[in-house]
Amino acid sequence: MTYPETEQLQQLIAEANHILIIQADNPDADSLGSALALETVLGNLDKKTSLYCSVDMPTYLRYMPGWDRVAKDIPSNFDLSIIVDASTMTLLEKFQDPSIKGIIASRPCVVLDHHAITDNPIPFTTIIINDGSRASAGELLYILGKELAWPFDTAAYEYVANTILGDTQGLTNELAKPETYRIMAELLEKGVDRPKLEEVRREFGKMPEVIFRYKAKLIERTELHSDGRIAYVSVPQQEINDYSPLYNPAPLIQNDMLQTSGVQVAIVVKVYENGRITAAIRANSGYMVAGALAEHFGGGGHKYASGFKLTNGKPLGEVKQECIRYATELLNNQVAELQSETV
Ligand SMILES: [Mn+2]
Repeated sequence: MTYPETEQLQQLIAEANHILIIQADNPDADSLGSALALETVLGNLDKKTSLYCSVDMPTYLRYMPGWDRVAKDIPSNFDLSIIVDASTMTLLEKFQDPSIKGIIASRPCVVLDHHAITDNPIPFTTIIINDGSRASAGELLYILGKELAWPFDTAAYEYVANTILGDTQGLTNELAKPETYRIMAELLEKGVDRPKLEEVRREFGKMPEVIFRYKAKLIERTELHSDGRIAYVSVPQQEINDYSPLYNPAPLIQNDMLQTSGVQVAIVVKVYENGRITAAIRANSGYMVAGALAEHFGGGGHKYASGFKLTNGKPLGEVKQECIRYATELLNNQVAELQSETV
């Protein structure tokens, strides 16, 4: 077995009748795909399953059939919970509520994740399998399933492929290891039709005209800081109300930011009326500062993709200034490190 906890995981699943699958507050293709793959496999094992996420599935993820089974409430009668693609309490805000925390903590709780760096870990887990060398939580699930002979079907394999394609941005970023390609090849052999997956996702990713025009506004408002290395834009509550339900502003604009010459880091901040601020951070290849920048604000993520949220009522001006200051520092440090390495 690749992981020492694998047999215990098998045991916990064998003993459970109703398994709650939990996604963190920032669902992405890996989060949803892992949850649905696990749901499929556990269903094939004749387990009852429930899917939980505290937030609505973003529209851009709804290309994965079954997204609408993810509910915002926690059933009372589950006997095992499995958290996928997250190992930090920071991204499980509802678990701060003592009654919800009590329900989850009173039964076995498993974490299946691939975020090597973990801040603010979940205090009540029974087992944690967190392998930072995996491209996606779905890839980890696939490995575990292979070793435990879980009954994957084509749908489950497709979900796993979607988790890998999501987190590796179509096998293009550093998360895609040789092993990832081998696993993708296995998935194709098992019947996954990659062109079909791409087509389905592209169709769902299409934007309404109003979003196309909104994108122009975001581009217009984007600020470039630190000699054009940092692209920054903020989205106020009114625009969150008007546009977020149709298309998430961050993915709408962030790729274009990163495709602008000289830009190394792209930051999209959402500002809510109640003082809450959330940030989505993406970095270009070679500028591995996204995770560290998010951690500075109590968030987390990967080298090239991360996020944080603040609920301490800090004014946007201060957050922005600190964000740009610290991003600049991280970028400068990285350049200095690279130079010293080559000496
Ligand atoms: Mn992931």
